[in-house]
Amino acid sequence: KKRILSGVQPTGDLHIGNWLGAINNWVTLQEQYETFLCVVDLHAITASYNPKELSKNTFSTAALYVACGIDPNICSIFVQSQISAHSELCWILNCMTPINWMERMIQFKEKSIQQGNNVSIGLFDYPILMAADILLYDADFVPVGEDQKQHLELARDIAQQRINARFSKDKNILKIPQPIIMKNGSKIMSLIDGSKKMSKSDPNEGSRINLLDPPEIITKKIKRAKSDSSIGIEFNNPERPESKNLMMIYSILSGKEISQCENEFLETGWGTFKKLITEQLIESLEPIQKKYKLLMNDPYQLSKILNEGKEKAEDLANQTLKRVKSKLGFFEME
Ligand code: AQP
Repeated sequence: KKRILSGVQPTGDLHIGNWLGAINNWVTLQEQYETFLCVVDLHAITASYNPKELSKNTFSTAALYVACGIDPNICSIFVQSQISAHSELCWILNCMTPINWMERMIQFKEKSIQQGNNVSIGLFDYPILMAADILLYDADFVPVGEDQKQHLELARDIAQQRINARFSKDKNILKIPQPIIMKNGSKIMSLIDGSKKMSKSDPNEGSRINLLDPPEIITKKIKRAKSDSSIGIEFNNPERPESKNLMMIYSILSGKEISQCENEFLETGWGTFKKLITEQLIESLEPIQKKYKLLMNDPYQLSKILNEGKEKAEDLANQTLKRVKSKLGFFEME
């Protein structure tokens, strides 16, 4: 089986963008691929964070993976900071990567504007840590949203040009990963601004639907979601990004093709459509919320899953790190 690796940061409540753009795709892929899923807590400290929340969020993010349908019997779920090879390979890759490659990273530019004068070196280094995450597991494929495509390209360039080409004449030291960009849900937008992606770090709670939002909150957020004065919900009108976004969400959740939705909602008013999508969201999130509660009531079971995942992941990660260190000329004990 080919291998995939992916992860989400435990930076707060997961939203439907993380679900539809990432976790839901892993659920589809897990049968076909050997799947490694990580809660990337080392990435989560690249922005200001609350140490009292980090561990709790890490655990609940892992619980949400399972609640959303990740099967721990066939996937390895683990916590990034539990495996020190991530930080160690990141350091080595730091020393191999030209700084001007990093200066092109769009996410850094965007996030550093948001963070004002509190920007850490860690935020700048985020894509290299991500490269280490991927390369440690010899991943064949990485399912990512549109927003992460540039980071994956960087990981490929570092592996190819800075490690394989420089330190090995014959066999590749690091496997070159390919992106899997799923057609649906690769970018879910904010509910209050259809030109911005839905994000955990958006200060406006009303911009996103969290996976654990109760029905009354979902109803309120959709009611307040930005709409426009046109009748009919459209998908392909660039002047109506909010309409497109809500139709995309509805289409994925209901399992109806976009073309079918376009026909169905040709003359539907916003009020009626908002009611429908609210009902759909509540219905789709209910089983996730139920399963999440069960898992959180039995922390022993989830800890066991994370321990097993760690063992499997650590083994692989250490093998890769050893290979890299040896090829790069580090001292080895006899
Ligand atoms: N709006 C989105 N639409 C589709 N996919 C999304 N992802 C995130 N937002 C959307 C996908 O979720 C995965 C993990 O994201 P992350 O938590 O590691 O970081 P992020 O991309 O920076 O997500 P957020 O929600 O915007 O978090 P913050 O605000 O903490 O930075 C990735 O596969 C991503 O593509």
